[in-house]
Amino acid sequence: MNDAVIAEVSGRVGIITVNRPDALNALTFDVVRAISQQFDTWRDDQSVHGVVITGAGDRAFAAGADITDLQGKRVAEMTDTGMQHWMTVIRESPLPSVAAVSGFALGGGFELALACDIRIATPASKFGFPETGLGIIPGAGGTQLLSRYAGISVANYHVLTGALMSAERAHQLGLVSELHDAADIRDAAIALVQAMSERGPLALRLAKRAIRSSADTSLAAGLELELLAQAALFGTAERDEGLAAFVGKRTPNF
Ligand code: CO8
Repeated sequence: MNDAVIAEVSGRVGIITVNRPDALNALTFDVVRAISQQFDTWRDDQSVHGVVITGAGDRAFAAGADITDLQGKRVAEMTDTGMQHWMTVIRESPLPSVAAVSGFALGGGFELALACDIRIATPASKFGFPETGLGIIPGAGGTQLLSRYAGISVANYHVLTGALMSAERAHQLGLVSELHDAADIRDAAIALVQAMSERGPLALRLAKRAIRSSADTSLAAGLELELLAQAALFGTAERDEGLAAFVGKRTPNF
């Protein structure tokens, strides 16, 4: 962890803040590596049940990969870059994650938000992929995730033109789940993770895996995975507690 990434815990919620406001929270490779390592650290920490990622200040969640960092890299480094891997660690973490976006989420910043399970944003936020204007492409999952989450036409439009997407449009497309004022966005993200953390932890993990598999399996294979995940949950104390709490008209204690 370095000063550019702040990790805190509030209740059961881990909060990661990209802390480079003077550079609109541009993401160096070290920053993304540190975020992914923090997810790994918290993965085994029983006290943290989910993660919020946000950016310092209200001008940017993150305005992309740090372009000065990219200037020093050529084919060899980019062939072996860990960027996609670190984003995948975040996306595939058993911990549910919420990106709280206030301001620009561009390039690698949009990709970081897409690596989270849920995105919430302020109405003034802007999303986009400016990379083709720099002679490069989104390279940390952007071409693959935007087309899967919002459709190939949407990905073509934003990647090939660099056009910014308003928060309202992102909300319409389902990329953003909730809109909140800047003053409330951090608390709203914490509340979402806190609410998830009160649900069955194994159910959350298996639901994440089942939903994720829908992006690259056949319907039959995905349904099979869902069936087996559900059957596995029926052998758990968590399921016993969840169903008993409903019948007993009380709050479950997972
Ligand atoms: N990298 C480095 N510095 C940045 C970045 C960035 N991405 N974005 C902003 N900054 C810096 C600016 O240089 C400026 O610094 P300084 O004050 O020292 O001059 C400061 O932040 C404030 O920025 P601006 O003065 O430009 O603020 P504006 O409000 O005028 O403009 C914009 C805001 C429109 C967001 C503008 O800053 C901008 O266009 N930024 C670049 C956006 C961009 O192109 N992002 C994509 C980067 S490439 C990328 O993300 C590739 C990801 C894939 C990599 C995966 C590898 C495997």
